[in-house]
Amino acid sequence: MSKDLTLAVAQVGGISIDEDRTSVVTRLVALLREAKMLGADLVVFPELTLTAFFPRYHRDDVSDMDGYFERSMPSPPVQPLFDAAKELGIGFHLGYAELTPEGRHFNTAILVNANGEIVGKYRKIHLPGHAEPVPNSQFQHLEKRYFEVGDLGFGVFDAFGARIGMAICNDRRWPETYRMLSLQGAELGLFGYNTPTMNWNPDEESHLIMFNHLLALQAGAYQNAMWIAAAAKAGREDGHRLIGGSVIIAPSGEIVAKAHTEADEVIAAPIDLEFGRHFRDFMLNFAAHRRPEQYGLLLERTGYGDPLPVPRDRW
Ligand code: CDT
Repeated sequence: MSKDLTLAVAQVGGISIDEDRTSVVTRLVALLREAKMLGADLVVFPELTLTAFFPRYHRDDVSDMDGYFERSMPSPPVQPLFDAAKELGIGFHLGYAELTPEGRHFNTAILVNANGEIVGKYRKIHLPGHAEPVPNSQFQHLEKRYFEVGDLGFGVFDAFGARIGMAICNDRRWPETYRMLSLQGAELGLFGYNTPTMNWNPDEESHLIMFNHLLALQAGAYQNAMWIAAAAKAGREDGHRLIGGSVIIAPSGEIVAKAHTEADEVIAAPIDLEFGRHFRDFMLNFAAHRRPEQYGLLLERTGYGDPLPVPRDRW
């Protein structure tokens, strides 16, 4: 197998509610150095890497959460990460909460090259959960309260000798995400996530959370002939728990590296971009086999609905 780049995923263990950015960034720099020792060209950090996963908490006044957001990037406490990456000659992908100069709030990821320059940006489109707390629930997930739907579309960027797309956490559960990236030629998808070990269904079997996470990523990789790297913020945060399971997945859908803890942990794998070509040229040759004229419903309908009429006169 030839190697086009070495990709690392830096899983980040739990961040307590009172851990400051300086402490978190020190952990990230240590992970970056470890990735460099493994020969990595690019390191993928999780969604909302810099703080505890604050959307689990309800505040009446949403501006009370502004302390979790970055007003610039690199913000002063994050500058050491950019400096270390430049010194090491290594790129990274980082998820963070973005507060724009216009006062807009996004769940954002950036791609930074080995010179410390931001070369790609994505703002999360599929925001899970609710804008108002669910009554009588032990579990809250209030991303719709604290973030706007991303306004940059599903961007694909040429960097690191590859065509790279980004998506964030819940995006990975939607086939449209991968297809939007693969139709733009993405060879590699970078995803960060914070996935709680519980959700609103108290009766759901606990193993399903990890199974559904891996199922979505592996299917997305295979059906779109893409390499996928997914980085967890994992472990315990103030009595709450997030799954680990950070992975690198080949276009075959097979896992080539996987984290085995819920703590700070680096995994790495050599990436052969040509490996995806076999799938793109034959079984998943979009140009030869897709039928967009038959997919109109995908754009017309958002929710579940009734069956479309099938013309009986042609049976
Ligand atoms: N961060 C994020 O998008 N998490 C969602 C959780 C949904 S509610 C349990 C996810 O899809 O993993």
